[in-house]
Amino acid sequence: MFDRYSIFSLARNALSSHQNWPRAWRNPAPRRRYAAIIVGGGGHGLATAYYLAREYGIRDVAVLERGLIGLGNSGRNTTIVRSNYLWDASAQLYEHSLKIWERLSREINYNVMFSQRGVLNLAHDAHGLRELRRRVEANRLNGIDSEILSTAQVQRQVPALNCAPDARYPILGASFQRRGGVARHDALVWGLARAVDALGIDIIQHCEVTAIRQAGGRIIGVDTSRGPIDARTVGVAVAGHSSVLAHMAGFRLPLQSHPLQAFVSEPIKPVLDTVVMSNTVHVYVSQSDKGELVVGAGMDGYKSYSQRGSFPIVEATVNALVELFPSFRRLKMLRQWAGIVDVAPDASPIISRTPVGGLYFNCGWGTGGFKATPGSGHVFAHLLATGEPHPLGEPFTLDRFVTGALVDEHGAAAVAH
Ligand code: FAD
Ligand code: PYC
Repeated sequence: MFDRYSIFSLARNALSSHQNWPRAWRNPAPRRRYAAIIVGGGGHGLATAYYLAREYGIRDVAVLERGLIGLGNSGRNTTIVRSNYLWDASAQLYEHSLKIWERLSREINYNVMFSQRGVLNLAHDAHGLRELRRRVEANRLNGIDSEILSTAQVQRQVPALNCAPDARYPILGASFQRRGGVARHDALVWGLARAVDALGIDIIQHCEVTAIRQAGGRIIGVDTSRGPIDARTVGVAVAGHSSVLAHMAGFRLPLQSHPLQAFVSEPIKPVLDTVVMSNTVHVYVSQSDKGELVVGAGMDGYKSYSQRGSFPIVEATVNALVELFPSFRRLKMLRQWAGIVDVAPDASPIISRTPVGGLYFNCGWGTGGFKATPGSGHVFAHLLATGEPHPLGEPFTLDRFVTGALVDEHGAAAVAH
């Protein structure tokens, strides 16, 4: 029920063109010098800044964002959160993040709408089922909740799914992580921004880093569209633009940038209360609180910095969706968009020192970094604050591309690469 005050307040704010809305975070001008700079105002950059201040007391920090915070992949993803990765190193890193998700709304006093509705990964052939079983067993050894569901259990969980034995892609079973789910991506960004700002860190939007200044093999600052800024520690978290920033610093990263698309349908009544993913059929879907189906697909195969994506992916994805959910056939799709994802050869992230002293990169999260946002920020903040990798981040340094100790997570990536 609304009381009189809230009705007036609602009307005043609705009619004021946002004039009366208090700012959720400040809009400071950049200073000439900071102890540390974070480049990239997506979730990873903001989470890093948050933990730098909260855990290490480092508050003389600026987050530099070339556009508006959250308008990169952090605001373009399909919000799936899970930790069911195959290898110990990744399972532990993503589980670290999932545990933070479970307390994050309380921690930052902002509802990030984390909904643990479970994530299903479907198997359509014997090989796929074997792979899922292997991953489920590996997850359990790492203390991660993960189970195999039979076809009948899958059907009970998702009545709208076509589990008929004569389906084009028959469902032989699925893995299920009940603690997985979805969150509200813009709430994550806004909540982190508010928390970061309250800790005294400057979030500077419309401030593009255009050059990385170095002296004697170490970083001394960056040039930006709003002037030069000095700092002896710089952390870069720019996702699809990581190679561009590395080029500015004079080295190359083992990354490729590809468009990754998603769509939402017109809103419908509640029909799907879990996340369904199929790597074989190349589609995944969940239903948002507004009722829209949020649908995603495999990556576009070509390298590009255009946030658009190509039509063949739209066509293949919608076909796949209808194969799995025949009753969605008559739905209209409302919006389509793409983000630029930075993919490493082993489909695992890079959280690392670089050849330039004081310059650190957090990248390579590719198609799967939303779920990792708080954990990644926590681990990256440790690296920036101490100069040493966090124990959970150690397997993810650039060294692995020299030693060969790759962490191949293509099978768990959920999105076909
Ligand atoms: P971003 O949010 O992209 O932030 C980087 C920021 O850096 C941007 O705001 C950009 O403007 C800024 N920047 C770039 N260059 C500069 C510069 N020179 N100067 C200053 N700022 C700069 N992951 C999941 O776990 N689950 C999912 O369901 C999922 N679905 C996805 C669906 C789609 C369609 C896409 C595109 C991605 C999906 N992902 C998913 C991946 C996930 O979105 C990303 O891994 C994650 O959001 C990356 O966050 P970030 O903060 O590193 O990057
Ligand atoms: O990593 O779980 C994931 C994911 C789902 C959709 C895109 N990425």
